[in-house]
Amino acid sequence: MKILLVGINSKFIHPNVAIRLIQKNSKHDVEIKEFTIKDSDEKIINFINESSYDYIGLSVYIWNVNKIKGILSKLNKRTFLGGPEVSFDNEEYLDQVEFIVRGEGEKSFDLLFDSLNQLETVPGLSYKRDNTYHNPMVEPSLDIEFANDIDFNPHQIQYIETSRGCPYKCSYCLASLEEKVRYFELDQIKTNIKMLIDNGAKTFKFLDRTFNLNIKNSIEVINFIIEHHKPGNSFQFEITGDILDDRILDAIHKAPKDLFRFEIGIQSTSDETNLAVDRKQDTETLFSVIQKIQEVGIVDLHVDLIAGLPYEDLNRFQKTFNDTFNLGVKELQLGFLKLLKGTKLRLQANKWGYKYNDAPYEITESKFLSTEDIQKIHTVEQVLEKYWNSGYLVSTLSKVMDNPFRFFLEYGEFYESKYSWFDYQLSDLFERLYEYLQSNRQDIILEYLNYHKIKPKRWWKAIQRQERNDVLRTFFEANKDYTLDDLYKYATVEKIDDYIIRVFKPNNLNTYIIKREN
Ligand code: B12
Ligand code: SF4
Repeated sequence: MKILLVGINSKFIHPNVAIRLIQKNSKHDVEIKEFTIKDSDEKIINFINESSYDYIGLSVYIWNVNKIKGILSKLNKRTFLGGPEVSFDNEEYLDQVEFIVRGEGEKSFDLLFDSLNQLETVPGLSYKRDNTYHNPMVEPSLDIEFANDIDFNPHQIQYIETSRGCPYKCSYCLASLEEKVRYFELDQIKTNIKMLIDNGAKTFKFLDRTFNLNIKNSIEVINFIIEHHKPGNSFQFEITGDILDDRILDAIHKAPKDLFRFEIGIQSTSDETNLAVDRKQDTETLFSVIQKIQEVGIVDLHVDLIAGLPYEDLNRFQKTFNDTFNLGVKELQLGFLKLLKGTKLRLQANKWGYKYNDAPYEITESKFLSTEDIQKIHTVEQVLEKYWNSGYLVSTLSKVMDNPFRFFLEYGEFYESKYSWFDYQLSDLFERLYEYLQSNRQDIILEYLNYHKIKPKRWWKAIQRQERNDVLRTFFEANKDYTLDDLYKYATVEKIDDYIIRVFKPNNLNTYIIKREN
């Protein structure tokens, strides 16, 4: 019997680890095939329908569930499903597919194809017989072999798991349902990482919910990476910041700059909010750990917030945002609460007045936020992404903001009243900020020029040719970094508050500010 497992990824760079692990851990004749959500339904349907597999298993996640719903009825093969999106409230699918593997898939899948005539013996298998739904949950185990080398592509993100499960219980998160933390065999993981590095993989992301939970394992993995990494590699971990042990920090601080990236969930700085979602967080300790990491400056930091949690009205969320923003972290991700199937918070939707849409189940309203409030936070998110996380205008913004949330909101509302976030050129972002500020013109132009590696389009008035040449000649006489020919060829001179000379010589870019005499 031939079985095909199908992953439909959110983007090409994200491979599906689940189908690889199921294949690796199965003795049956299993192949895998991946698409992305951008692929047309016809392409996926035709591939499946024209294939010669006996069974098709689809891997269902929040990013592909709507697509899969749309194609299921058009498939002419025996099908089954698995994945977090169909592990809870899955009865609606059981008229269209033969069965659904709930929860962890490796063992159940293998047993299923040993026991197709005895479905009741398969742990975690949902199916419908004589109009009755059978829906047992699987007991997680980790007696499986880790592998992500199947069909490996060095240009994708390499997902690695060293553990499964999370001891915490945050009520909005699926990991809260799997409190038992289980660890993979470390030697196997190391061999896998080494093979991937040696074959050109660059970006690695660990899927462990709290990588730093097991101090010994974390240090062992960190040291292994420091020893074996190659230039250009990057390793990302999800960390629970308030329990980050100093021994892990000491180990990681022996690494070269930016080899490691930590993703730290802050979600909210309000104790009342964290309590309401069963999130144990000592925000003070967490902030001091983040400050320590920032001071050393070796680990690249990314922090997450969730807008829409209980008790966070617009005002309180503004505080969470500003508290976090003021940590000065390079990347702040502002996410919106999603009421995931299976989570406690989804069951409490009425209690908190949550209204939400179909997948990805993002909230549109709550007791604490009106639809307009949520729209305002989306506006803040746009400015944050386009202006701050992009790195384009960090220096200018740092000079003009005292309340970052309010500034992002007010500027965002100005922007949206005149322009679109979806149809603009890069220069527009700079020009429009100046249009709003009516100040800091030189700062904005400097950031614009510094960002570019070749002469960009100018959105301000150019200096006269004669004046440009005079400035370059005077500059050349005082500074012999470049020949005069190179300056004429590669430099632009801009007359703002001062003269800005930006030299776009390949591999030798520089910017100079020359005071103007009034
Ligand atoms: C990688 C990842 C992504 C990647 C996408 C990956 C891809 N392939 O395209 C990115 C970063 C883009 C992403 C984005 C988002 N993600 Co995400 N993401 C993950 C992450 C970290 C890893 C998933 C994974 O591979 N795990 C390892 C595998 C082995 O475990 P598993 O997924 O549980 O699979 C097992 C079983 O489910 C089952 N199984 C899975 N498929 C199949 C198929 C068959 C046939 C069978 C039999 C069994 C089976 O067996 C597997 C092995 O035991 C998980 C968290 C985590 N650590 O798992 C979240 C997670 C999947 N994401 C989640 C969410 C909410 C999101 C976002 C909505 C977050 C947001 N921005 O708010 C976005 C949505 C993106 C979009 N475009 O809409 C939720 C998903 C809930 C759901 N119902 O799908 C998770 C679980 C995190 C959480 N909060 O709890 N995500
Ligand atoms: S949010 Fe993080 S700490 Fe909380 S349950 Fe999920 S994975 Fe665990």
